[in-house]
Amino acid sequence: MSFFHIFAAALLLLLSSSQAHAAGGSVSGIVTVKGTPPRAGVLQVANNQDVCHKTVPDETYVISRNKEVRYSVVSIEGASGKGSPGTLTLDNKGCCFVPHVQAALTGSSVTVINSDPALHNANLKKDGNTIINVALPTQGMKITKQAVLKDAGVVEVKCGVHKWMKGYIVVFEHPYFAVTDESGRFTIPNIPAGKYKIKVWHEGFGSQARDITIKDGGKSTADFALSKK
Ligand SMILES: [Cu+2]
Repeated sequence: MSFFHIFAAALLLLLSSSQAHAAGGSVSGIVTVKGTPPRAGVLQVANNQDVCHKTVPDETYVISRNKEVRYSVVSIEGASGKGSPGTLTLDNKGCCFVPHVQAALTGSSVTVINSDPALHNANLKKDGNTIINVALPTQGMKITKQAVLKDAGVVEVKCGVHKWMKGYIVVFEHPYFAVTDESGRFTIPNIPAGKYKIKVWHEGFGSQARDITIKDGGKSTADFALSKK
């Protein structure tokens, strides 16, 4: 056996052993709407039309031509695992919260930004309890609240100055979640092998769940078709 053969055999062994120890599997899918999609609407601007104009887009139903639903939050129920809490950015831009929906691990921080030349007052509530209430009077203002997303659940975001402004932050105790993009796509990587429920939450369509099995090194698929109740 030449040196090359030994080297190739060692490399193969290394590759196969790393595959055998692959940490969990992934799941990806597409979230669509069943039947006729709700129409994309606009919200009337009541004050500050100088900055906000007369209407802003209603982002409750952001649905593509192929009926793919943006801003759906997909998660693996009953999964346990540690992740690193991060810092979410919540921008007040064009008199809307950007992004409209995001998801976070418990213990994460939130940086609230004001990109508008107008006063905004970001108010974050969970189960009726205020977790952030900050006034941002000037353009370019930035306030970070450390580790403020303490508990899992849906956090509602509103503005005390502009009634039409709303957004959501969905908080999880594990890192196995994702928010669908403009094509309704999501991927959740590195899920420990096991049998779970995979759940989708959408502010307008509500929740749906189904069974899923995750295998080490496996790539599962889970598509959802949402409808209004
Ligand atoms: Cu505002």
